[in-house]
Amino acid sequence: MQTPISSHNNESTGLVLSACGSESTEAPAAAPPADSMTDTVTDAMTDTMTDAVEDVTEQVGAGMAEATGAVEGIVGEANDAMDVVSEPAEGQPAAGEGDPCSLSIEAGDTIAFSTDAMSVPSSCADVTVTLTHTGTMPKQSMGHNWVLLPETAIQEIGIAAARAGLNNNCVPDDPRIVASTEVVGGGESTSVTFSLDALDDGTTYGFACTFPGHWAVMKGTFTVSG
Ligand SMILES: [Cu+2]
Repeated sequence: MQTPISSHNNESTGLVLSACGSESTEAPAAAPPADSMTDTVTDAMTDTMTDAVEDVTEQVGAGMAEATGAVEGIVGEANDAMDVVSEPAEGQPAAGEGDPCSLSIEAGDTIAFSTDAMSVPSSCADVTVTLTHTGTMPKQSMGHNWVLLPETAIQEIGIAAARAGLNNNCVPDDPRIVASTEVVGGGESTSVTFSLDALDDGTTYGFACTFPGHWAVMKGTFTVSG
């Protein structure tokens, strides 16, 4: 038997709903200032990039072919640096930004999410998604939320959401919705925590912003790996 992903968990569903309706979430825990891991990554990246870029600069005069090769080298080195530093200890998720069960996504004053693909390991007991509105427009005109739902239901629920209204955070009453945040405006942040038990095995999930008219563009895939 696999992990009981297919079993419905009413407790977690209740938790989702209450989290959705709650006023504001605790602290904008979203982005604590650079921690040591970030520093390390940044240092590694900066060193690698700086050295390589200097190399490229010298080589450009010698010919585009060589320069191109060097650029590819930079990308390779930079990726290597990222891999080494960002890889969390196997099976032991680190706290904070390194926690694979805690995802962040951003949206600003345009109808767009910062990513169209989110993924978590199946080992996560709970998953927390934090949505940060990096723009300045109010939520009445450019609000965003984050809703987890079956990918095939995005259009239907997106349309129904327009009737749900801002008072309901643009989330219609639909049992297929696994989790949702409140609608936030510029400078605001919100998060939702849910259990992977609430996901059905065999269903392909996606996420979307259900603010009226946004779902057609602001959507992506949500996968559980492992
Ligand atoms: Cu939106």
